[in-house]
Amino acid sequence: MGQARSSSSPQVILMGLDSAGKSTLLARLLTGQVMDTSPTIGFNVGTLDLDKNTSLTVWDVGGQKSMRSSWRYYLDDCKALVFVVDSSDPGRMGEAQKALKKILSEDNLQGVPLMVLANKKDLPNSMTIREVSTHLDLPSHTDRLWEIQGCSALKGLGLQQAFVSVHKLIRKS
Ligand code: G3D
Repeated sequence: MGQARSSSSPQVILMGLDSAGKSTLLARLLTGQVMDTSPTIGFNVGTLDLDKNTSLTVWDVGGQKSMRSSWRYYLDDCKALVFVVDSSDPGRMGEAQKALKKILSEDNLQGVPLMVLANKKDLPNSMTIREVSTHLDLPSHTDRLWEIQGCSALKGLGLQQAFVSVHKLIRKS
């Protein structure tokens, strides 16, 4: 929390509504463990090594409404946006769609690639990738590279692959 931003690896920003699973995901990525999470009050950051030459600096900038106004400050160096959504919560898809649309309308995010992580795929009631994609209106984003992948932050499933894909999106953009 509160560490200086590293310039040596591309900055990736993790966003999403509260309870989407961002803290769990970051903790899992960085340590391979699940830590007890509490609603994010500061910004958690860590460097994820994909291989010996490739790393990403991943920022969890919080999801609570009170934090959303400070997202903008972190966007300047952002090379990719990772938007985490709770795929088991259809009741909040509309809210997630609006939050995503709002953040993507920021000037300094124009052309920045987007990875949507449909989290909580371990839950039996989770929506399919296609359903999540439709709810979030992803096909309308023709002005940037985007991708959607399923994952379970809790079980650690799909995370490494997702961030390898994020790195590929950054290279392509
Ligand atoms: P946030 O940082 O986006 O606000 P958290 O979200 O990481 O705090 O996660 C919110 C809740 O969802 C936590 O449960 C956490 O354990 C759970 N969660 C996160 N990822 C997954 C997942 O992949 N699968 C399942 N089943 N649960 C997940 P609690 O009970 O602590 O609120």
